Amino acid sequence: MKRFIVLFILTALAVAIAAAQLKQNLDLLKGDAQVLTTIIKVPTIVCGSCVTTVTKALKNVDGVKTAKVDLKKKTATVKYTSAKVTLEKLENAIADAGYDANSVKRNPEAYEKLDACCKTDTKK
Ligand SMILES: [Cu+2]
Repeated sequence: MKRFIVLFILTALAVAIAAAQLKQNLDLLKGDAQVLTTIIKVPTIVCGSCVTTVTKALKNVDGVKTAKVDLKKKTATVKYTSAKVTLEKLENAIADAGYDANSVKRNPEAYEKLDACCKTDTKK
């Protein structure tokens, strides 16, 4: 009976170790998709509505974890998984929402659809 218990414990231990290794491998696989942070300049945002629009546009990009838009600094801080997202994709998402992003110019059609308070051209 003692032998059985020892055998049982050893088996349980072996299973636990195998499971731990499997988990580690899975974590490594996920590790390929590193989480990166980038700060994008969004110089044309002017109000809270702009912040909401840009934040939404970024969060809609598959692979984006968090997006924080700072109205004062006029930046968007984005955390994303490198396997799915590129900086270009993020910039284009902002541009397609009607705002400049780094050196990428806004999509003029999207800009036309923005609320009046968000249109920087009319204020100049
Ligand atoms: Cu606005």
